[in-house]
This record gives sequence, C-alpha cells and structure tokens, in this order.
Amino acid sequence: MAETSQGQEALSNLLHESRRFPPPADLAAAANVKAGAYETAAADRTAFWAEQAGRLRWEKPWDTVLDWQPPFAKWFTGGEINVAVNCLDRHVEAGLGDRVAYHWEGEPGDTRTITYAQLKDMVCQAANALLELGVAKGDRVAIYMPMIPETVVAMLACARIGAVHMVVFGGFSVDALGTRLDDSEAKVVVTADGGYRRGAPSSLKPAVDQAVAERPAVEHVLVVRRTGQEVDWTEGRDVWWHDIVDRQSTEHAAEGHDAEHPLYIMYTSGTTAKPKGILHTTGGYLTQVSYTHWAVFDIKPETDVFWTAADIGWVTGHSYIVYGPLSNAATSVMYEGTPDTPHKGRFWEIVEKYGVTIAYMAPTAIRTFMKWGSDVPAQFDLSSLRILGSVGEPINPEAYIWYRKHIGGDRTPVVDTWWQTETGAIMVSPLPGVTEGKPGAAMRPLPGLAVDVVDEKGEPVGNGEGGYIVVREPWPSMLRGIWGDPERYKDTYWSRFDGLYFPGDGAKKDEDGDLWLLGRVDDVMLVSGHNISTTEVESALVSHPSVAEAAVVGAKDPVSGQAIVSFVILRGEAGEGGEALLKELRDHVASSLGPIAKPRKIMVVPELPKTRSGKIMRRLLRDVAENRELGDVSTLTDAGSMKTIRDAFGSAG
Ligand code: 6R9
Repeated sequence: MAETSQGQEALSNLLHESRRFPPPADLAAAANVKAGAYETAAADRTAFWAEQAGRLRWEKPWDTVLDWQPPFAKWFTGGEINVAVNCLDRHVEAGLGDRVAYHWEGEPGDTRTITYAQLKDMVCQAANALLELGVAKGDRVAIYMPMIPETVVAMLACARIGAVHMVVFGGFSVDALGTRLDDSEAKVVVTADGGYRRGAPSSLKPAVDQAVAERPAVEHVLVVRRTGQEVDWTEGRDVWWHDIVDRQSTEHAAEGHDAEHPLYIMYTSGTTAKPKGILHTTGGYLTQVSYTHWAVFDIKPETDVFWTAADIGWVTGHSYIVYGPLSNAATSVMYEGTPDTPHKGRFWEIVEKYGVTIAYMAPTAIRTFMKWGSDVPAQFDLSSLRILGSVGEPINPEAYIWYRKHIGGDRTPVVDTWWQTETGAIMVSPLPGVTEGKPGAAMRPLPGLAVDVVDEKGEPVGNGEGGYIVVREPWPSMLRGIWGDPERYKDTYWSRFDGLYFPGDGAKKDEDGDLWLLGRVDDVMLVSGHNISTTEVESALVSHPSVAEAAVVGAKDPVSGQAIVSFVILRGEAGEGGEALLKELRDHVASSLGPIAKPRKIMVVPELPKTRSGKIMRRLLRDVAENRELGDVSTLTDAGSMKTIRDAFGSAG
C-alpha cells in the first residue's frame, strides 16, 4: 500500500524505561472498571459490546449484535437509536436537567454555563431551523466554526434529524474547506462571523464566502454572530443563526435512526493523496465512545468536571468533548482559545476556576508547557485533578513524568490513549484504577478489543519485539468506510495484512507484553540496516534537561541509507544552545539508545511544523533535510514556521 511503504524490517527496540506508577488505592477501590473486565469481555466479545450498548436508550432493540462481512461490519443491525436523545432528552427526563453540560469559556474571558435542559432546548430549536432550511435526513451539513456552544448544538441538531455533519477545522484554508464541500456534497454550511484566537477576532465567514461562491450546491450559509465583525452578506443564501434559530419551538419529536445510519464524516489528510472522508455511523459509534469515556476516564458524572482541551474539528473533540461526555451526562469544560492568551497560565487558571477533575490533551501541548517552565502551573491550585489523559502522538516518557508531576501533583494516573479518526474511539489505553502506569506506554487494548503487534508477515511478535500495530476483530466504533470510495477503504486499511486492520503505526511489545506506539511507519528511519522509530530518538532528546520538543527525520545518506536529522526546541532555561550543547545532545542520544541512533545533525529551531491537532509534520522536515521543495502545506497551523526552519537549515553547517 502506497501510504505506508516503509518499514520492511522489524523495528529496533531501543528505549528502556523502568519507572512505574501503580493506581492510587482510593481510585482503584472506587473505579468504574475493575481488572476482571478484560477476561469477561474476551470470553464473549459480542456479549460484552451488547452489554455496553445497553447503557444507551434504544427506540427499537437490535436483532443482531454484529454482522461481519470482512472488511465491512455492521453493528446492532435492526436497532434504532437517536444520538441526541441519548445525549440530552434521556438525562433531562431522568431529572438531570439542571446539571451543567458545559462550562464554556471564551478566550477574552466571557463565559456561558449551559445545563442539560438548556442544551436540549437549543438543539431542538436548531433542529427545527435546519428542517426549515430544507435539510433532510441523510443530507450533509458542513460545520466550520470556532469553539463555541453553537458548534456542539449544530452537531447534535444534525444527529437529531439524521443529517450527516462534517466539521472542518476553523483554521483550515478556503481550499481545504472547498475540497471537503465538494467531496461530501454538503447542502448547508454552518459558520460564524469569526472567533477569538491569540487575543484578536479571527474571521471565518470570508473563507466560506469564497468557497461557496464556486459551489452552487450549497443552498444556505447559517451564520452565528460571535465577534460582531463586519461580514459580506448574500441575500437568500445567508441566514443569521439568531434570526432563524431563536424563533423556533423548543419542541422537536426525535425519531430513532437505524443503528447504521451515517452520523458524521470527518476528513483526515493523508500525507500525499486527497483527504479521506472517514464515515462513522450511529449505534456502534455511540456505544464505544460512551463506554470508553466512562471506562478510561473513570467518569463519575455527579462530581467530575471533565475537560478535553482540543478542537472540535479534530476527532478527539467529536468523541470526547461532545458524544462521550454528553452520553454519560457528564459536566465538561469547553474553551475557545489558545493556551497562552492572555497569559501562559490560561489552562491552569481554567482548571482552578472550574475545579477540573480530569484533563485530556495532546503531548504537543504538554511539551509546550514544559518549555514555558513548571513555575507557570505552580501558581495555580490544581488539586482538583485526579486523572490526566494524553492523545494524538506518542507521549515521550519525560513529558509524561512532567505532566504527572507538575500538573498532576505526582498523584494522578496518566492515561496515554491510542486511537485514530478511523477507530472513532479509544482502542489502547491504561485503565486508571487497574493498570500500572509506565511513562510512554499506551499499555493494553481496552476490554472487548483485539489489538496486536505483528511482523511484516502478519505473525504476532514476541515480547520485547517491534512491528506493526493491527486490529484483529471488528469493533463497534470502527469507520464504516471512506465516503464514496469503498475500494480506497479496502486498499488503505485492509490490504497490508490479510484479514487484519492496519492503522499505519509502528509499535512494540515490551517484556511484559505491554504496547508502546512508535509513530507512523512512513516516518520510520532505515539507518545502516536498522529500522529506528522517530519516536524513540525524539523521546531520548526530550529526556535531556535542555530539550522541550524534538522532531526527527531520516534524510537520504549515501553511506548509511538514511542519516538521522533532528530539530529541537530548547526549554526556557536552556538559553540559545551552542556547539557544546549540540554535541552533548548527540552523545546523550547515543548513550540512551546506542550509537546507531546518534543524530548526524541537530538544529535548534523556535517552532516545529504541526497540524491543527498538534502532530509534527515530519514529511516537511524531511523535505528541508533533503533540500527539496516543500510538499502540501494546506493543513499546517503556521506556515511561517517552515520558512524560518528552511532558512536556518540552509545556513547551518
Ligand atoms: C485521536 C487521533 C491518528 C494517529 C494515529 C497515531 C497518532 C494518536 C496516539 C498516537 C501514539 C497515542 N496517535 N494517539 N500515537 N500514542 N496515544 O489522534 O486521531 O488525528 O486521526 O490521528 O495519531 O499515529 O495513527 P487522528
């Protein structure tokens, strides 16, 4: 398969980590999920998932739990369920209407508190408004929004009437929005005049105007007023949210939708090819998202305050800001802005203000906080926190330790959760009341899931060996395909290993059989006949006290095949970093991992190129290291960062 070509040899296993953190006794004693869950689930997986589906309200019970015609799965066939009813009506009817669903915090400091009863009313009004605009069951609705409550309302309104939402990151370009509108054939776009980022209003409506100008298939643009900035207006097409939604009835009788009715499309950008519209459906998705949110974060909805500090335009936001927390009647925090506006303690101020008990964020954010220094969080009361989560990239052991110590007060378990847009929900993660924490390891597949590591022939690797992560059995929240392209679905995920789902990541099993994720196999380096993962070299660099972040790539080399080139961001305390420090860093990697992993070249940079969800775009750094034109940068957060790096690289020795 073209998208994951490298990594023919077994991955070398270089990193050794011996620190261990057993679950706190009180958390273990009261945990939602106990150790026995693994065995019970393994004994009868479909019965296990049927039990989890039973946590939800079904309008019509299913006939069959799983209909598996590889590689196409249907879950809970014959069943009918409404996602919005499960997230809202059911809780209000159970007397929880006054519980806070969201403590919303705008970047400028404005706030909104929204209860379950209020959210239900808002969603019914928005559902009625979408119907008035001509949206019917099965139609696609694009959502291009800032992080405001109306974004959640729009998603749930779609789910309620059976329209399929397609959220596009508010930071994506006109082109990225346009290709997604084309591919999904969206009929309505929900947007806002703008949102607040980095202390100023940023605009959204002009990008929609441009994209929609060439796309007559879009019949209406529904616009939320957030910043009050001037917007161009197309009469007949554009509609203000407050004009149409506010006058609707708060009553909407929801019907059950087929368990396999499409819920949403979320595009993931492949490294080269056109973005893939990952399709998720209704019953199985909600089942696994709801279960994993409850199990991995040990949610106690009466007392917890849960915060996923991520954008809703990332699958993490869909599953763990919206559907997971709401299906469990939890109280969440939702934050509009950036972590350093107006000051670098913004996140910790929010934790203190709302008494956040569980926080979930990406390693990229954690490493940024490391760079800013531990004195920043030290100024806030973070004692409410009881569990911390990580998602999006492998968490370097040193970042894990920092997170646990400086944010978690050396008390909270850290759950490193591995999953993808395609998997819909968490697949591999510790359970905070059961699993011993190992810094850097995602540990075990969750109960009911069959995840393994195999060699290039598809045979399971032994303990202490590296290879490819695969999923052996269908799971409820698995993607149901790529929108409009079943062949590409088969090629991309099911052709590398016969009968196994291949997510494209490298992984290893340690001596205890626990799983460590080693990054995308596309990024694996081949140095003098050894496959070395970028993750392990990056983690070795980050374990040096002067380094906050590191990105490592293999650049073509006539002698060794590939040479290891590293880009590092130094911690605040470390100063500029001269030749002596660079030599020290190279020696530090060699002594942690062995001489084979010693970087040929290390460059100090102020920023690294990242996607909007914080993943390092190593292919762009490879372009720099091999002196090539830069490839596609349309999903990059900050295009300026690449120019700085390229200029610096050109002048470095
Ligand atoms: C949820 C999400 C998926 C890719 C995935 C992997 C990487 C995510 C990770 C992780 C190591 C973790 N990834 N979580 N790698 N440890 N805990 O990120 O979805 O944006 O589709 O990305 O992210 O490479 O294949 P998505």
